[in-house]
Amino acid sequence: MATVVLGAQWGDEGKGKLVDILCPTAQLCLRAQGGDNAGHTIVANGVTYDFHILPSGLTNPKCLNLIGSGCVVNVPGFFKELDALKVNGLDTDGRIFISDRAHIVFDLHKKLDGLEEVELGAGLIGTTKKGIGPTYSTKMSRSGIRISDLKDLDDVAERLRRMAGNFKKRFGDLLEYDVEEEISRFKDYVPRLQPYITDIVPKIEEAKARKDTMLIEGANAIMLDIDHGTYPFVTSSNTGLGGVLTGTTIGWRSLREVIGVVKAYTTRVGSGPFPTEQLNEYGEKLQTVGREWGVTTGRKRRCGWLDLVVVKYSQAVNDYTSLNLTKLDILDDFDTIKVATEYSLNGKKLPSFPANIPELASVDVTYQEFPGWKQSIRGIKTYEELPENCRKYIEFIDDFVGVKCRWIGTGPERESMIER
Ligand code: 2SA
Ligand code: GDP
Ligand code: MG
Repeated sequence: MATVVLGAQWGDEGKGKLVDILCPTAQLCLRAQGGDNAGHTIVANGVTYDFHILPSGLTNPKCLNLIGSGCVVNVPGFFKELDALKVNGLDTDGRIFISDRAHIVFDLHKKLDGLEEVELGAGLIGTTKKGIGPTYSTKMSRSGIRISDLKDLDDVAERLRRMAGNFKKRFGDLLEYDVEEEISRFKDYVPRLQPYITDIVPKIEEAKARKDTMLIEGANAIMLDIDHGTYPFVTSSNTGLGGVLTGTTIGWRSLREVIGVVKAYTTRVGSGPFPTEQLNEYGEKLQTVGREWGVTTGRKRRCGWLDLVVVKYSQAVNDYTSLNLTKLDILDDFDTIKVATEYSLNGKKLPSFPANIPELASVDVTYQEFPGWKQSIRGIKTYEELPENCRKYIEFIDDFVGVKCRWIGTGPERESMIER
């Protein structure tokens, strides 16, 4: 059976930490979509790990990890991350495999990511410049190159030359890219990559036959979903439950739990409307106290109050069985905490989260105010020990979204999590 961990806002809710906590009970941990744009920080046994393309299940020495068919893989980045884990003493041998159906992110895609952002000018997406959008674009236009294609490097070279040639026609000299150099680097990577390549379909079938517990780690979050997010200010994959089914082959029958991870306030990296953003002392306080910096790019994350219109929409799309409320401790020192409960446009209440971006950028937000608890909740282990005002905040979220906050994060460490 499978437990799915998904981001319920704009990402960086703390999915990696929950995956790390759940993985001792799992035999298989999978990434279904995205690439090394994602960044998951885990603090375990006093060591801080940053995962990008690698699944966070690698922190459990007994857990097998798969990078699914819906992912896009930067090969040098994959090795770099593995090497960093080895330095931290994590033995990954025989525990990490990449689907042979996953697409490869070439340097070409990274260069294109930068050029496309420049082309957008003030309307830029604010991508991580990891080549994610261009790789999913070549995948969808059926000119992409998959891991399994590396069996014939001559063919890969020819196709990459054609791909580069086509983009040269579009960008001219702005595209500074040496296709031959990239091809020659891949000659070295291919033998190194062999032990990591697998067909995930039989691997997952075997896991199901053994009745293994599977854990799926979402990357990015529903508001960055290519179909359900704030398009075009999104990433280029399905970050919601749909992407879990298309990016792996776990099958709907295996779904047991879908946990939505909700930060106790909201953050967003990159451009796009953010109705509860606080461009004031509150936003700054959330950013500093919450240490809201991107794990992949080091960018400051934009910060604002918890937006329950977003979380309710997210629930409608992903149908969570429970929520993990994270970073509640960051609110310890606020006198008043606000929560968005409604959007209206031109004085008229909106029934749900709007699709139209100019409309989203113009909504008026209705907030509910809560008195802060003004004490540290770090290290509290049971729900009952939480201050009353803190419990009121949690229970309001439970009731508003209609799903229980079963897990409550009170600090970055593995131990700082209450299970209710
Ligand atoms: P991309 O690079 O094409 O996926 O960017 C498209 C949008 O998706 C956003 N995005 C993210 N948002 C939050 N966290 C992400 N991962 C890193 C982290 C971000 C970082 O964990 O901190 O380090 O900057 C992530 N990855 C993509 C991105 O900001 C664009 O809005
Ligand atoms: P992910 O992309 O959803 O896995 O989240 P990130 O790792 O990008 O960002 C979440 C950050 O918050 C990380 O630095 C975590 O260590 C940290 N974190 C997670 N849960 C908590 C929590 O409950 N309290 C605090 N203070 N930090 C947390
Ligand atoms: Mg992150």
